[in-house]
Amino acid sequence: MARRSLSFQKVQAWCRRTNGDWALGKILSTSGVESVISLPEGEVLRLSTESLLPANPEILDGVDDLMQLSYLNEPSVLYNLQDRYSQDKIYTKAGPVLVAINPFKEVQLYGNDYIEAYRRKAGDNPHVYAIADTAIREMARDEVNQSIIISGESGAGKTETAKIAMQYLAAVGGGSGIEYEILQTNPILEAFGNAKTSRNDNSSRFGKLIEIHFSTTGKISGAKIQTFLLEKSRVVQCAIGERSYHIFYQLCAGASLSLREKLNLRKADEYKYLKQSNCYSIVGVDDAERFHTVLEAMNIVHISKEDQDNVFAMLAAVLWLGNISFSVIDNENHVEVVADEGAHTVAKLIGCNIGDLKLALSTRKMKVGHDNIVQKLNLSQAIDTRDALAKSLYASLFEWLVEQINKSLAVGKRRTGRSISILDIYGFESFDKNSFEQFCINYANERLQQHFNRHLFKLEQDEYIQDGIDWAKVDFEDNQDCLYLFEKKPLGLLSLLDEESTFPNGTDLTFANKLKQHLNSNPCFRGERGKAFTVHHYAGEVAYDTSGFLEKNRDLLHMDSIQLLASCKSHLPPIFASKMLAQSANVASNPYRSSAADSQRLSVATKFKGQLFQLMQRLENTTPHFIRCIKPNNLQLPAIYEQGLVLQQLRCCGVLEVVRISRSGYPTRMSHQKFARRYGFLLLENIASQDPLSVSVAILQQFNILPEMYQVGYTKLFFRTGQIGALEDTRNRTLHGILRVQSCFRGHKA
Ligand code: AD9
Ligand code: MG
Repeated sequence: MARRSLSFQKVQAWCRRTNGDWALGKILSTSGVESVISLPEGEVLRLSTESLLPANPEILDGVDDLMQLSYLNEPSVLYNLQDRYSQDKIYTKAGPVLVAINPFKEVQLYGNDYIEAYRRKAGDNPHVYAIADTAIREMARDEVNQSIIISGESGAGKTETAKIAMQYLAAVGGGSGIEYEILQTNPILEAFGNAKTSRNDNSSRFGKLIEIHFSTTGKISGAKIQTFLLEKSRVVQCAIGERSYHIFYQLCAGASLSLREKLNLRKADEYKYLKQSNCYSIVGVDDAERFHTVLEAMNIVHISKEDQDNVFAMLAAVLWLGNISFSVIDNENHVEVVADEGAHTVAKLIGCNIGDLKLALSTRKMKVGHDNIVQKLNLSQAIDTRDALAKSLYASLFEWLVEQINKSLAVGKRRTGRSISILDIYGFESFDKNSFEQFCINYANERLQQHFNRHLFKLEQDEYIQDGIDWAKVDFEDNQDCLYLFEKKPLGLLSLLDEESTFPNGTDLTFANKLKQHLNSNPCFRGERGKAFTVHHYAGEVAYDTSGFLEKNRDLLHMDSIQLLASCKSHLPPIFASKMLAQSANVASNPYRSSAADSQRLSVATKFKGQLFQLMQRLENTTPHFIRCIKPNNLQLPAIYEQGLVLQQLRCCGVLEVVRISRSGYPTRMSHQKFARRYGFLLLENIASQDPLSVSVAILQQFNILPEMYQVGYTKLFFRTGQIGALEDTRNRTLHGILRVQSCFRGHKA
């Protein structure tokens, strides 16, 4: 198609610069195989005619729906988005999908005036508000729950977009006051669940689904938040230049003098857990001020002052745990806890006896055969035990907070079952070093991508094919192979990981070797040297390093630590302990457990997979609205649009294919019967057969609907965009005429 349309009259065309970027050039001459092109800066290039792509007429510059482009090639789409982006028009439709390009600055597109405009349908530019508005209307009209599914790479703008959607729902469905509480959950969850990474200063380290419920009158009646897999390793370890969770720095910077004293709080750089990455602040962010925003938000969602203090005590305990050190006491490297300020403060904050704390961190009760023994820990075991305690304290605290928030937002008794869910899950990640966390995050993104594919490609095309219409399939990147690689039993990544995690002698290296042994024939998998392997994800290749995989997947907190928490006098640790015990019910009865008993608990990966399946099931029962966030540069700066980076994201999320399928598809469809009933009376001539199909075909002929504008399926007629409109007009006019004539007659009789 590209070559055919490049006639001599067409003077503009897309050509590739030497750096790979596309530029719009003028064709000076063409000799069939070779063309001479001048670029805007005056440069003249000789290129093969075949490599040129047709440009759209200027009148189509910056259209707000990519569907309207005459030529849907990559440079045209890139240019269109860039043109809009440069005017702060960050939203563009791609058929049914909203594309949002991160402005990395404040844009004047939000707030009450805009909300009001979209509510009155006066806002006609693509917008998150428009998507939220459609969701509200379709929820009421179809009585079907809705979902707004936001995806994109890390830093692309998902969390901001989710908040903008919530803002609209709150404004339109507000009134009871609960909407304000719902909005205030954001600063709390971001403080506890977001952190600065190398990709994003406010990166979500957990996935979130918020289900906002509505009453029959369309008012918000409550909400429920579900979170997915918090990255807890960050609490004890993070890369240079990154930070741990915001709340730690906020607490250190913003706590009042009395709180500071109560928690024996120091500056952030005095805590080893925060010190190791050598990064304490974020440009443009005042942690102390944010701390007060979080306090305010906690008040609004009814977390009592007392509970707030309990929360801060746990945070301080985690920080002080990191400062606990050990001294080696014999030549087998066995250790004991140094009873310094760190240990004493932890004991005080969690409310336990210092002796119990020292024992829990330096010994382990074991069952060997029929005997119960107490084993001393060596240095690295003790450090692992301490870090595991810190991680699970933090993760339990996060879980508990979400529970409190949910209690406060609880959907009232007048539950209608109508809801709009907003999904903001961590974006696809590929760092220099990728570990278990990226493995899980990217797996989640594969699942989500499949949901997107299913809705926008597969279900649509399946309907055409089922009804037997002539349809050239649009190819899309199916990610089924990659999902198989993860999920296949017993020889998939997740199963093999679980298997290796239960072997007492399993190590990260034996795990990596097993993968290579069983999966090397899978096209999405490649074994690498040593402990590494590569997965070919829909969004690109990612090399994973298996170091720490088994330990993170097992996620063991030893019974000694759980018992320590259970024995604590302060409020939260015993609550956390009973939760942990419930999750590992099998091992609760005996403090001296064997290592076999450990494996009875679900592994992290299996639990996560279960959560994702549940999520997908929930989403399947909703009408989805998709928003694709795009990151225009890796510098987190405004006004920089890197073509290559944008293109890669457009490609991997299938935006072009979505437009193609929507445009070449048949969005309007009606059964033969319905069509014949609806328009049959417009027929000017009687036809011999009265079967619905014959009547339908006669109508199509009478109205001169061109054959390429419709398709006749086994049960339905399929129309391209806009075709039914003309028929409806005639029908309305005719009905109107009939009514007028009838009323005229009635008038005569009277
Ligand atoms: V991650 O997968 O959680 O690491 P997100 O959630 O996709 O990522 P986020 O929403 O946090 O990205 O956006 C990153 C930053 O981009 C924000 O902190 C803002 O500074 C900036 N951003 C994103 N969207 C907008 C917007 N609509 N207006 C202004 C924005 N700034
Ligand atoms: Mg986010």
